[in-house]
Order: sequence, then C-alpha cells, then structure tokens
Amino acid sequence: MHAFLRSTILASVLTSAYAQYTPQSCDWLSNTCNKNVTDLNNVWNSTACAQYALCQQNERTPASVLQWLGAPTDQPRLTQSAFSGLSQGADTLTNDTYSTGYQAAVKAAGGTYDSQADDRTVNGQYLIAAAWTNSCDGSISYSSLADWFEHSSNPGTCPAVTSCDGQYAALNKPCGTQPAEDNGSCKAIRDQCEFWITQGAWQNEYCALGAMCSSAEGATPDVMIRTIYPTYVSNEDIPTAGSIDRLSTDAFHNMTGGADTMSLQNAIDAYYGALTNTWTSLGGPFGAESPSRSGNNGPYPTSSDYITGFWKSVAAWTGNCDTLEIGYDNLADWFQYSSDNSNNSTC
Ligand SMILES: *[C@@H]1O[C@H](CO)[C@@H](O)[C@H](O)[C@H]1NC(C)=O
Ligand SMILES: *[C@@H]1O[C@H](CO)[C@@H](O)[C@H](O)[C@H]1NC(C)=O
Ligand SMILES: *[C@@H]1O[C@H](CO)[C@@H](O)[C@H](O)[C@H]1NC(C)=O
Ligand SMILES: *[C@@H]1O[C@H](CO)[C@@H](O)[C@H](O)[C@H]1NC(C)=O
Ligand SMILES: *[C@@H]1O[C@H](CO)[C@@H](O)[C@H](O)[C@H]1NC(C)=O
Ligand SMILES: *[C@H]1O[C@@H](CO)[C@H](O)[C@@H](O)[C@@H]1NC(C)=O
Repeated sequence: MHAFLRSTILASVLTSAYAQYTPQSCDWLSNTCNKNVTDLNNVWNSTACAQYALCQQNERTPASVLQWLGAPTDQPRLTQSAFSGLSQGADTLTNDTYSTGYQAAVKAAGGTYDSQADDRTVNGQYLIAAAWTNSCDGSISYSSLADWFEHSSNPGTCPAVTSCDGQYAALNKPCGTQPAEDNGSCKAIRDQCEFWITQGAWQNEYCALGAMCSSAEGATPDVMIRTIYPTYVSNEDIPTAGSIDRLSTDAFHNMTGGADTMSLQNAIDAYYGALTNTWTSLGGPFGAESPSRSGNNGPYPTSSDYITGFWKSVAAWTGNCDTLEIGYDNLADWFQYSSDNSNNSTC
C-alpha cells in the first residue's frame, strides 16, 4: 500500500513539474501591464494589471505586483472601469465573464491562449478570489473584488473561505502569524508530519496536531497540507483535507491517552509529547523518507497558553466551548470540513 502511494506520488511529480499552477498564458499580460505603459499612480484602473494580479495570485500578491512595477503602495481602489474590463461589462464577475475577459486580455497582449493547458487553472484563479471574498455562490461584486485588491496582501488578513471547491486553496501560505508563545514548536510538529503525510495526513498524530497548531497562524487544514508538500508538487496533485481518510481512531486515542473525548489537558500533553524525542529523517526523498527518533526535544512553546489558544478555536468550531472536550466524530469533522467553513470563532 505504502509502496503504491509512494510510486504514485513520485510519478506524478515528474508530470506535474511541467503543470504550473499559474496559467501558462499569464506572462503575456506583462506586455500590457508594465512600468512603461501603466499609470503607476492608478494601477488598479488598468484591466490588464488587474488581470495580471489575478492570474499571478498564487505567486505574487497584489502588493508584490505593485512592487514589481515600482508603483506606490497606496493605490486608489480598483476602479469600476477596470472591473468592467474584467467582467466584460457585466455587473458582477462570474467564472464565465472572468474566463472570457482573461482570454481576450491574453489576445490583446499578443499572446495565445491554450484551452487545454489553461482552462482549469484560470477557473482555479477565479475560485480563489471568490473564496477570499466569500462569493462562492458564483459571482463576485465590484466592491468585494476591490476589497481583494486593497486588503488581501495584508498579513493577518485571512480569506473568508479557504476554497470554493475543495481543490484550490485561497492561499497556499498561512495568512497570519504565529503568536510569540509558539516559539517554533508548530513548525517542529509539521516537520515530523512530513514523514507520514503521503499515507494520509489524519492517520498520524503529528499531522493532526500540526493542523491544529497551524490554525493559530490562520492556516486551515487544507493550507497546512499544502505547506508540507514540497513546492515542486503541483497543487492538483496535493490532496485536500476533506478528500483523505478521516482521523484514525488510533491517532485520536494516542492524543487522548485512550479516552473517548479529547480535553484541553489531553491536547497539551499530546503536543508536548510530540515535541519530545522528535523524529528526524535518515534520508530518502519526500514520500519515502526513513524516519528515526532523534533523541532531541522541542522547541517547546514558551507557555501552554499557546495550546489553549488554538484548542479553543477548534472547540468553538465543534461547538464544545462549555467543556473544551471534543469527541472523536466532532474532531474528525474539523479535519475534514473546517477548511471550507473556517468560521473564525473561539471560545
Ligand atoms: C521599458 O522601456 C525601456 C526603454 O524603451 C525598455 O528598455 C524596457 O525593456 C521596457 N520595459 C518593459 C517592461 O517593457
Ligand atoms: C481609467 O482608465 C480609463 C480607461 O482606460 C480611462 O478612460 C480613465 O480616464 C482612467 N481613469 C483615471 C482616473 O485615470
Ligand atoms: C468556467 O468558464 C470556462 C470558460 O467559460 C469554462 O470552460 C469552464 O467549464 C467554467 N468552469 C466552471 C466550473 O463553470
Ligand atoms: C500511537 O502511539 C504509538 C506509541 O507511541 C505508536 O507506535 C503509534 O504509531 C501511534 N499511532 C498513531 C496512529 O499515531
Ligand atoms: C524556544 O526556542 C528556543 C530556540 O529553539 C529554545 O532554545 C528554547 O529552549 C525554547 N523554549 C522552550 C520553552 O523550549
Ligand atoms: C462555529 O461558530 C460557533 C460559534 O458561533 C458555533 O457554535 C459552531 O457551531 C460553528 N461551527 C460550525 C461548524 O459552523
């Protein structure tokens, strides 16, 4: 079973190295959005630059597009005129008007659009912006999209919904920052998760704990999984949180010490336990590493309040604020479904 998974991963890496997540046609737009032709004091009045920022979003934020242009950071909001260019004159931006407008923009920039290569990723770009603006119903309004241009680059600003279709995450990176008490501990947990993630993230306690602590930096389970896969694996080959097997009852009982519900104290113990005598790899490529106990510990959080913090947001999502005790089904649901329904509440 594991050998099968590994060879699948390795084989798909070879083909996906060529399948970039950014549409291949996106670069053409730098012919019509660049520092020579764009009004640098009103960049988001340019349909071409708005298109470019949207098709680059997995690699560059709108703020880094401005930086690349050498334009001031405090730009006026996206103008209605640029929005109309994006939406082909329609009041709202839909997948259809976005795709049609994008294809026209590529042609206008002197480029060619290859449906086979780009339809899926262009649709993916649309869905990312739709999720960020909480517009999964199929259309993005002018003001929501203007908000995306204005705010989506700001650290700590998380998307409303991670993904409209469970395939394309709104951000590949966490959108916030870890509190100081984390002290690098969450990364130490995620580094261990890497050894087993291709066998199903929720089949081991390291990835489970890693998803929970990553929520402290605004990363959903989907984003945590994508963070752990190497960048050479294309998004389409990375499983989403909801598409893999539910939390294993073994991993759950390891974290609860055998109890039927997981308490705050269990979470604290499991977290510190996972940082004690940590795993390291004796070698091998991603998906086929040889994990071994290192004899090393930590780094531990500087305070267990850190664990209390993320545990409370998980407990709020599962509706267990009264006791902070979470049963197996509820916790397993959090791993599967919280990426598509981030909820952002805490106890
Ligand atoms: C801008 O114009 C300069 C001078 O004509 C040229 O050298 C440069 O390549 C142009 N840059 C872009 C991005 O078109
Ligand atoms: C925005 O772009 C449109 C179309 O290119 C142009 O007519 C208009 O004058 C621009 N508006 C501003 C404020 O620059
Ligand atoms: C999005 O629009 C494109 C072009 O119109 C189309 O090929 C694609 O099937 C659409 N995707 C969805 C999910 O509707
Ligand atoms: C549970 O813990 C035991 C003992 O540390 C370990 O052997 C086992 O692999 C763990 N199981 C899971 C699913 O994490
Ligand atoms: C915090 O991290 C530093 C650097 O890794 C480490 O030396 C220190 O022991 C950690 N603090 C705790 C409480 O483990
Ligand atoms: C997230 O929000 C809290 C507080 O408003 C609710 O109690 C939870 O039920 C909700 N969780 C989900 C999955 O919607």
